[in-house]
Amino acid sequence: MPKPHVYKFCFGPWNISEGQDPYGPTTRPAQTFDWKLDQLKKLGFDAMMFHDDDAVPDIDAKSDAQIRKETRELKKRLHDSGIAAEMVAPRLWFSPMTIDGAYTSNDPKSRKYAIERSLRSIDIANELQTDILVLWLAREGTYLRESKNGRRSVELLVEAFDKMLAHDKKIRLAIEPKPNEPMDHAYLPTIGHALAIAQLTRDPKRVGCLIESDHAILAGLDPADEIDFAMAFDKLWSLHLNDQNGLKFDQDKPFGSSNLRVAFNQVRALERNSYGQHGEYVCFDVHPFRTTKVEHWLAHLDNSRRTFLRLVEKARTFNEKQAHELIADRNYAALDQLVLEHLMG
Ligand code: XUL
Ligand code: MN
Repeated sequence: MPKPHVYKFCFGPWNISEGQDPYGPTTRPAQTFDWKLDQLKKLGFDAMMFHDDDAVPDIDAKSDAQIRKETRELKKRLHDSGIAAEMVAPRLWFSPMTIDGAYTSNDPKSRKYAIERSLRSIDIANELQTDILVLWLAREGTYLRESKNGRRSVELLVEAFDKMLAHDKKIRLAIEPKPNEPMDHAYLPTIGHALAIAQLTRDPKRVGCLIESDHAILAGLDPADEIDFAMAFDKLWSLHLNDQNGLKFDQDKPFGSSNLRVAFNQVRALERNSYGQHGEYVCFDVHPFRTTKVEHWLAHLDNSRRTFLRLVEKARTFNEKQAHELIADRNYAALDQLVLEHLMG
């Protein structure tokens, strides 16, 4: 194992959510951004992640000058709090312009809107001093496959990425794949797809990925394998740890909540690849349960970090020597029990 290092932690304002789901309204009152920033600081997290409209609310109604002004004010607030901006992500799934997708919409006006909004997000990222633009390609897929041409969609995605890469010579695009939800099928469902499409762009070195545990599980994959795969390419630039109980809607449960062993293996993969040594953050894309009372509103974030840190200890104290001996002897039954007893011990 490489030399142990200290992890830095992060979450987004949307992770202090109010409890609405498709079947019912909020269960907690909305809070201001400043309150959320204070909570982040009190919990001892290091950075915040931002959708473009988390940084500049109502962004579509604002001029470039207004966006710049509000971003500068935000930067100052972050600076005064000692909190970094981890990334900026264009929210391309809310607007009436992106009903049928953003970069892959069948409507050229929608595609133009999506690209322009992405370029503005890059300007916000610059102002907030982060070089990471996260692209969760929420609506880049179909409800029915006959409605779009898959080959053309790949070309449109490359065209859009190329415009972003050309707009700013330093920006890095971190694609956050998810196989479904809201779409039936997404065009870039896995890390393999994200890293493959990078090769078609004008600067493959600046197109990498973000792994979310739940998204990998929804694709039927082990998130630890996705981590090893991305890090074999040096392309894991951000991380959304959470948990998911099988193939359902995206649950965003606290890290380790459903499957501690899958969580342990993610931490082991991060450790063996020295994730974080180039300044990458461990972000938790988790939500409070709908039942959560206001006084316990931050528990899912604090608990995710506690579980993560306990699993770092577990990874660092795992009996590697014994594990190697059992592997050499092909005694995987004993290896299985070694892992379980280590986690229970
Ligand atoms: C959606 C998701 C998003 C992205 C940021 O499933 O994970 O919150 O992480 O846009
Ligand atoms: Mn996410």
